[in-house]
Amino acid sequence: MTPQLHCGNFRLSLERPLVMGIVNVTPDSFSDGGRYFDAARAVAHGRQLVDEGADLLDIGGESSRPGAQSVPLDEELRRVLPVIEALAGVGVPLSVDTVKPEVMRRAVAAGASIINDIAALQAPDALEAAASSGAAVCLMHMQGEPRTMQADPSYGDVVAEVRDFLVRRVAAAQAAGIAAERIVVDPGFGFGKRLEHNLALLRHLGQFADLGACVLAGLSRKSMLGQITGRKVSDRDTASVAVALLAARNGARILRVHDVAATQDALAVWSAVEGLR
Ligand code: PT1
Repeated sequence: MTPQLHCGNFRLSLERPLVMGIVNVTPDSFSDGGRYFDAARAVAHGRQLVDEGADLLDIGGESSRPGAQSVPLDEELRRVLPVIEALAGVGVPLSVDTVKPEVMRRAVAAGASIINDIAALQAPDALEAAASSGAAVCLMHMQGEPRTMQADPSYGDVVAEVRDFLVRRVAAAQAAGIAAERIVVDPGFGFGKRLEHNLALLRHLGQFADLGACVLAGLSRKSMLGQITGRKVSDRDTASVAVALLAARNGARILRVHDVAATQDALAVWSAVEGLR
């Protein structure tokens, strides 16, 4: 039997890599249309990503880029809930990108079936919120917190340390009642890591394949690609497709990306060469 990811009522085959499209619900500084406009824009973007072939959507109302500030609970709920409600019938599982247990509960009630937590359910009550929701979870490694994480990242052996952390968080999730088929792990590219750390994790991604959970990789448009190519964030889509393919080759089974169409094309070529479909 081929492995599957269970999220809500969805069963996703992990035989070939899945593409998770990124939907940011953050205020548009170039418009004064207000909250309704921000939500409508995010919903339209989510629908477009599904048309491009997204297998899942990741909806987030709090940026976790280096230097980002946290968003108050009420504001995060106001951003993500209308978008999740509007996209709930779109036909692919919805993930909510949050570290807050209350957002997890409310988002799953609104139609989300994956909880994507960059803090790996370490907040008080987060394990319980996730377990009682029945959703799948993505457990990610981060050193520090977004506001300050890139100040001075340091590791002895980055691959071993990130792996050990994820082993412990998978055990905690299972102890809380979350079944292995509902657990995804993520080394957290760019989260308290220098270029050398990100490259080591990518090179040795295969070492994360035996944690009993499928591996998600989020590299799209990140600064490590700027360091490699010298390009600004708006010109990193080619590098993003290349690195997504390398992550897939090294064992990633979910690719979190902005450019869904291009990533699906690259995966179609790879799958054809591998004889996968
Ligand atoms: C990720 C991820 C995420 N990334 C998961 N969720 C972001 N599971 C948000 C940079 O270096 O990789 N996995 N949710 C976005 N975060 C960043 C981090 C964006 C670093 C940009 C950078 O430029």
